[in-house]
Amino acid sequence: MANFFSNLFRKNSKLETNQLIVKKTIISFTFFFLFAGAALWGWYWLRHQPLDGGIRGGIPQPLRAGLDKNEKIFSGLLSDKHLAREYPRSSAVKKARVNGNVGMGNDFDAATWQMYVIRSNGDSLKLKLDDLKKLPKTEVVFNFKCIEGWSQITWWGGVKFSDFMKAYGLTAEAGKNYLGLSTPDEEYYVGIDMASAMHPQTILCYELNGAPLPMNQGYPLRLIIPTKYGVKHLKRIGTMYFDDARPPDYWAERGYDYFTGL
Ligand SMILES: Nc1nc2c(c(=O)[nH]1)N[C@H]1C(S)=C(S)[C@@H](COP(=O)(O)O)O[C@H]1N2
Ligand SMILES: [Mo]
Repeated sequence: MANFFSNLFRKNSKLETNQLIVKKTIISFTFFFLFAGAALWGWYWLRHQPLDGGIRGGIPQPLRAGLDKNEKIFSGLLSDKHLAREYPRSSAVKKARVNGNVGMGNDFDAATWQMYVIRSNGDSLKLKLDDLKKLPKTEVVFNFKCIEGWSQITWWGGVKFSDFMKAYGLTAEAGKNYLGLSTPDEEYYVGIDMASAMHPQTILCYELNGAPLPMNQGYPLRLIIPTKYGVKHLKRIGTMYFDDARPPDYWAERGYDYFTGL
């Protein structure tokens, strides 16, 4: 037996063929069990890590950390210089598809609508559509993409979000990490990283195809943010607020990526 193990440490050239086979076999099995053991231990460890508290129980935190890291990398790629492709108005569909009606209930009174803008110092602005229409108008024609797999070229008009922020002196607010939006009934809500909100193609939108927004597409005011998927284009803005922490996000809570950048 002692001989058996000491052969393991003897040079190959000093061993007979059958001793060499035994030595190599032992080494192979040892490595196999070490790796298999490490893999099983790693799996067991991962399964016993705390979850991230997602809506269906969540995923282990180490995996979430990996996802967050990916997101950091990709959100870093987005900048003012990255513009969504624009098209001539003539390319836009005449009848834009309607999709998603969370927070779009019938008990909404458009006549008394106001947008609440919650400022960092606690007080809030209450704005009417006419207030926003006084600001410079801008238009964007782009390929609107839904995560469900459809897309269409659509033409929208409104005020650039960044122009709005400037016009109302919302400088401290623009310095926060996130913009939060929700419908008047708070049923639908999104969070947008500030860089994307301030992007030159992001607009507070009140027109589709040169006419007022149809009710089911967000009248009086919606978000249009061409650098993101449809989920973030919240229809019927009720409240706007600003935060360094991530605002709650309807579809992120249901498993979609928070950033949903294009
Ligand atoms: N209030 C509200 N806004 C919403 C949704 C919704 O369900 N409720 N759905 C989103 C999704 S998934 C898409 S694709 C777009 C669709 O906008 P459209 O109806 O103008 O095509 O709106 C987004 N904004
Ligand atoms: Mo969507």
